[in-house]
Amino acid sequence: MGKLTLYGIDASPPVRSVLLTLNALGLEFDYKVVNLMTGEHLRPEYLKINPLHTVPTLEDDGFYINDSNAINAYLVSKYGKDDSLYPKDLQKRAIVDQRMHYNSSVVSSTGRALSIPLRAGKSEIPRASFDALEQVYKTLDLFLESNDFLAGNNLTIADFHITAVLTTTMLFLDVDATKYPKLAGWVQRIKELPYYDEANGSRLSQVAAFINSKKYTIV
Ligand SMILES: N[C@@H](CCC(=O)N[C@@H](CS)C(=O)NCC(=O)O)C(=O)O
Repeated sequence: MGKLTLYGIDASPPVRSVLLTLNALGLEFDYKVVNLMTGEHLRPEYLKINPLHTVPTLEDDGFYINDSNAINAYLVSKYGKDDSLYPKDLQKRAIVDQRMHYNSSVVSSTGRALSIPLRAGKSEIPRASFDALEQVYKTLDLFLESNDFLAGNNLTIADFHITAVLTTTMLFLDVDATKYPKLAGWVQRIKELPYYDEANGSRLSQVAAFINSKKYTIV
């Protein structure tokens, strides 16, 4: 097996989605922190391995791959004992891919819209951003209507991507179990995974401290 190195920072949801996958697969890896706050991602050494200057980047024995979606699919395909986290069956995989694209295009940007004003030093967050988040929770609840996990009855990497984002958005707006019972049940199931705390839960403290330190109003 090649030597794996993950470049990232705990505050980043896509990085935590890769940490979930690495832990679920029981893989050993080095973790190199790329501090976005001090601009480490813009240094020439990092731009050489990721010209898009984003985290995460994975190195597998001299092979570099960027983007959490591509990384997680690669890790399961290469190192998974079976394909359950990213099924080879084309129809099952299509559902996983659809959830991942929904995460990239909608869930992630909805989450980002909440934190951007705070990172820009503002103390107001538009109500529309919270309304968009409610819509996301509603859609996810629908995905879970007759399944335990977001892409069917098995845990997949789609669950990891959405876990990483949702545990951040929940710092702004918790999942109300009376409105979204299926989603609340899923959050609970995810938190019970044996590696959840190591890969995601314990890594939220910095983000939580940042959000909780801001006295923002919804306008
Ligand atoms: N689609 C990418 C998104 C990666 C991304 O935007 N990461 C953010 C942190 S959450 C980042 O590195 N931002 C720094 C930059 O864009 O310069 C993925 O899933 O890896």
